[in-house]
Amino acid sequence: EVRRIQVRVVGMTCSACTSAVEGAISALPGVVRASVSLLQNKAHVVFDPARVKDEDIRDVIEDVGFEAELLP
Ligand code: 9UX
Repeated sequence: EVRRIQVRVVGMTCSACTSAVEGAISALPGVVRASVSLLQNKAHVVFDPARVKDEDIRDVIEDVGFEAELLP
């Protein structure tokens, strides 16, 4: 069973930013897929909720240096 979430990511200005965010999310255990849109300021993440929590995904985005907000 996987969960899909969207996260608002504030402050990305170039495609290296989106790559950094994608890489950091993808490195978390339990993440199946991560894609980040620069134009939409949004990350789509598919993950196994038994292995990683949505708060962990938000936190790793903030660790890379961007403001992140889990979307409903
Ligand atoms: Mo992007 Mo660079 O917005 O240091 S500017 S990675």
